[in-house]
Amino acid sequence: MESKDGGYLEPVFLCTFPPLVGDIIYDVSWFINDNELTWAASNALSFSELNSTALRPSNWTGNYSLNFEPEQNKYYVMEGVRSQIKLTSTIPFSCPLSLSKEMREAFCTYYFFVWTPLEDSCRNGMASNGIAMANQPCGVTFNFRDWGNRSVHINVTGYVDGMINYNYRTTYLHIASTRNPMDPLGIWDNLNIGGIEVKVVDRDILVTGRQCISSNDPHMTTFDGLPWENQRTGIFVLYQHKTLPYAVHVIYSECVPRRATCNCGVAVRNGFSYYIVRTCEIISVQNTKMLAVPYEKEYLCEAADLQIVKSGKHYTVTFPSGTQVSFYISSWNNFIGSVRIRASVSDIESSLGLCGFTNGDTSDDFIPKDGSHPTDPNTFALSWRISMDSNNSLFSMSSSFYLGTSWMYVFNSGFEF
Ligand SMILES: [Ca+2]
Ligand SMILES: [Ca+2]
Repeated sequence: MESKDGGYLEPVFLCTFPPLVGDIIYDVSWFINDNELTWAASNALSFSELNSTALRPSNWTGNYSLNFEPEQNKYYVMEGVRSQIKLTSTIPFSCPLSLSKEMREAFCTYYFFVWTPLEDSCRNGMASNGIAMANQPCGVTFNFRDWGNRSVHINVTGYVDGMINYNYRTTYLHIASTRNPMDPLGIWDNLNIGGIEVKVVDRDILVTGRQCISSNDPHMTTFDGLPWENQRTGIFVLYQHKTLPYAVHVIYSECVPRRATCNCGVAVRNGFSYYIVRTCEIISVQNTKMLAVPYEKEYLCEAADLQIVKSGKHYTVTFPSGTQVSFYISSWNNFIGSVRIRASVSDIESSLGLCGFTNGDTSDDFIPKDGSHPTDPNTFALSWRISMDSNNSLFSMSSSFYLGTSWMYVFNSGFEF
């Protein structure tokens, strides 16, 4: 309805009913939460005067606040799975009368912050406690017509904490505003609604024991537990995620001439962030040259892209999904003793590379690069080897991820394992 000064469309409450028979005069009283708003009452009116007795925002703003209706007061959100929380405004939003219909759609928008008491800030991805919000910035915007049967959504994801949680982890979502510029009536100012309960349901239990191993020389184990041998030389994709920009490359080079190769490089990548450790200088089938001192290189676009922990010669690198890479440098020969990757729930039916396709079934682990059906171990292993002149290696001299090395990639004899 038009505001009294004619400047705005404002939401009002109005008594509407068919006229009663007889010579009747009417009294109109208004209540909010059982409290009478005596100042908004009207007395001794004829039926035709009832239209002027609306309860207007000016009658209650400052004393009472509005609310949103979530579809439910309690939500269950799975770790690593995006869910939607639906919010509905039960009253219309206000807007200047002077705006055209199109301009009202474009400009009369209402923004509300969404926050949880445990978070100091809203973060993207899955790197926060409890739940992560995909809405960026962290909030919801209602457009002029988003009320009644039109709802808005908050997207939340259960954070994968890499632990099997026996209890649900509970978070409360709050919705707040300071003031909304398109609302001169102050209806939506200083809103603070708490208490949408979000319970995070564990899924880590689904990946218990799923660990991919590349242990010298290298004896391999896929995520699903299939053991196999890969005594080959070169740079290999040990792990790659189908949809997330995650990859782990490893270098294998001779450690027992013509008999065995060992890990001597690990590169972990999330998008444009990476962490690389390398201990061999020249990759070879019979004459590996080790670096006198192992080399590491770290570049993080965002601190949360990779969590890197070093303890002596042991290294742990964790992706935001909870997938964790660990390895150590052997004290006696400087090779990397083993590389282990612990799967997270995000890897289920989404892992590629030498770690295999993880779904709890070993029969389909050997999915080759550019293939969708399992193959023999030989074809599988070679498909995930990165060619020497490729730019795709995270160790490559020409790779934009790694520049300025004199490392070489040499097959001394042309002999290949
Ligand atoms: Ca968990
Ligand atoms: Ca499998």
